[in-house]
Amino acid sequence: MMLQGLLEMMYPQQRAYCKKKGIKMTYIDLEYNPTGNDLVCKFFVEPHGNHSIEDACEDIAAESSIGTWTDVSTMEQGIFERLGPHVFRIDKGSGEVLLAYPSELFEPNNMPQILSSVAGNIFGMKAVDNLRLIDIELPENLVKSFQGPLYGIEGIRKLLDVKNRPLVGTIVKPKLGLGYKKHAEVAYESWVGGCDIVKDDENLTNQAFNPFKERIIETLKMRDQAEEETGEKKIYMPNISAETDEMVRRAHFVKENNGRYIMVDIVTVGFSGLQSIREKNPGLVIHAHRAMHAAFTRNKKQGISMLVLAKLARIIGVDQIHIGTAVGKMEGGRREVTQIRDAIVGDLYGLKTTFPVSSGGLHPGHIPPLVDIMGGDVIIQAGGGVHGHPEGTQKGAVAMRQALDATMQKIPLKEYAKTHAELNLAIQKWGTV
Ligand code: CAP
Ligand code: MG
Repeated sequence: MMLQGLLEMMYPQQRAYCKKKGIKMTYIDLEYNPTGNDLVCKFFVEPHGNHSIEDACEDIAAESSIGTWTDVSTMEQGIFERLGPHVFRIDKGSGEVLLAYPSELFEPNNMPQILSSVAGNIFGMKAVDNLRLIDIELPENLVKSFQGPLYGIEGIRKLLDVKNRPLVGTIVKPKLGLGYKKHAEVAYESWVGGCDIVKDDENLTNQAFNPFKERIIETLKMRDQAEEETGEKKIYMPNISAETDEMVRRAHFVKENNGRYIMVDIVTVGFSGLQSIREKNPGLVIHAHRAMHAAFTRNKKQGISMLVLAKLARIIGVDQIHIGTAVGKMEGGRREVTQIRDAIVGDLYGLKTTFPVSSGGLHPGHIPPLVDIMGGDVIIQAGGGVHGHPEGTQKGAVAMRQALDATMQKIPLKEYAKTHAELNLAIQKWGTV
């Protein structure tokens, strides 16, 4: 490697000589410092067999940018100089590698193309036994080529007129099977019990037993009634996930019926579908469900991290996204969840923030540790933890709100439960954390 590395330090004419001699140009340049024009990726690399990590990095750099498995006569010096990425950090201990890609490699406002480069063929190469895209930083010119969130945390808080507490939501359960009238009734019970938000489940869309249009009309009617009775703004998040043109039609239908939100299963609709719905969004808040993410985020040695998915979803322009709970039923520990939270609320070239959503296996007993981990800017969603309450949906929503009130007043739940029967029943059933 030293020889090749040295060869690369020579002047262009020697480089041409190397090329004529078929000496492979190296992408490894440990002296390189990324510029503001670079897209930087952090990978975990586990080389195959007795492959060195350097060899694996050469293959990853080539296959994710301009090269292929061997030198080709059609490669031109200028292409390599202009578009060749730089492997500028190799940590042999952790297997973590940093690559800087010139932004000219990528098409602005085209997430499919960006991912087909840095998260495409490389995962299947025989040169690696495992490969994971751990983190990604897009340069300003690429970030700003996308729309970013329309509302962000600030816009959502203004819309709901809820200044500084976490938002509480539920998912209508059972996931599937209720007719649209019953669906709307369950939503109403949840809202009047104290939920700010009611959402469709990730696999409820426009099935015969619960047609989309009827559900929207009936549930928004119930929302308006709940708003009147409680004096609070209430949110319904209908799932519009479908073929792209159909999603746009459904978004407009929600808008025409005075809806304020839409929900999209961002992985199953794909990045192209998500870009389309963001670009053609008729002014609605976009809630990103991440169903299917664990197919590639869960194995910590292979695939793509949830951190990457959340960052890219914010850049495309979702207003809220599920990021895990650290305490509920789904995998994803405290460190991972807070790292993702920091990434989607942090500064990114003036882009609006994306509201972190914690959901999955939660009940009122989880609220104190969850708020302790996530802070005040979090949307807490419980499906079973509301509709599984011993006295039903409305009392379940009351218990969730009571647990939040206790947490915001820093009163231990068991103490608060002495004077709040609904919370007491929830704690008796599911306990505290
Ligand atoms: C939660 C949920 C959500 C999960 C998604 C479900 O229901 O509706 O889809 O939270 O997980 O279907 O499991 P429960 P994540 O409250 O009854 O668990 O947020 O990790 O993507
Ligand atoms: Mg669900």
